[in-house]
Amino acid sequence: MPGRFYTNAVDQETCGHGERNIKEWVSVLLNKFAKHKRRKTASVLTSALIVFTVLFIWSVTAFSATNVAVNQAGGGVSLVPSGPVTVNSVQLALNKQARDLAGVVLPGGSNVSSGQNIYFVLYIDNTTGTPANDIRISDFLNETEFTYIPNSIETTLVPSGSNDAAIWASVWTPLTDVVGAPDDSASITDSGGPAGLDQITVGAETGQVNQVLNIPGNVLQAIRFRVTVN
Ligand SMILES: [Ca+2]
Repeated sequence: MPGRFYTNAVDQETCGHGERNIKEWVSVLLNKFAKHKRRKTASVLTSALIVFTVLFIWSVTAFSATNVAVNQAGGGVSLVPSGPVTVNSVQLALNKQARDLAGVVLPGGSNVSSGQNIYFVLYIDNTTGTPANDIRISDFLNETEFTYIPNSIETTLVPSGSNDAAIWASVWTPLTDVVGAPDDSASITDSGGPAGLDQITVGAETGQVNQVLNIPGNVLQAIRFRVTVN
C-alpha cells in the first residue's frame, strides 16, 4: 500500500516564498546589469549572482538555523545582544495499520478471509508543540485484494503519544467520500483500472484536493476506512 506524505509543508511553502523573492532580486540585478553594462561591471554582477545562488542553495537545504541579534541601535539607546535562537525541522512519520472490526491491530502477514471486513488506519503523530500545516496524504487501495466500503472514512484527534487502544476508543467523526475543498479533509476516487474507488487522499493533495489539513501541536490525527477482503 504505497503512501505519500508531506511532513514539512511549512518548510516547502517558506522555500517557495524564498524562491519568489530571489527571482525578484535576480530580476532587479539583471535590470541594473543592463543599465550599467557599459560601465564594465559585468564581471562584478556575475560574481555577485554566483555567490548569492550558492548562499541560497545552502539556506534551503539546512534543517536547522541559528541566529543572534546584535545591538547596533545607537541613538543613546543601549540594547543587549540576544541569545542564540535555533529553529529545528522535525520529520513526522505516516503510520498505516490494518485492524479487525474490534480495533485489534493485525500484524503484517496476518491471515484474513474472503468476505471479511477490516479497517485500514492512517495516522500522524505531531510530537512537536507547533502545528503541522498543509499535511497531504495519498494512499492507493489494492483493488485486486480489497473493495472499499462506501462512506466509511472517519477521522479522530487524540493527544500525541496515544497508544493503539486510546486511538481506537476515541470519538471518530465521519468524512464523506466526496472530493472538494468545500467538503472535508478526505476523499476517495477511482484512479482507473478495475471499477471501484481506490485512491484515498487527505488534505490538499494535488489532483484530488480536499480541505487543507492542519494538525495542531501535540496532537495525533488518524484517518480510518473499511474494506472487504475480496
Ligand atoms: Ca470528503
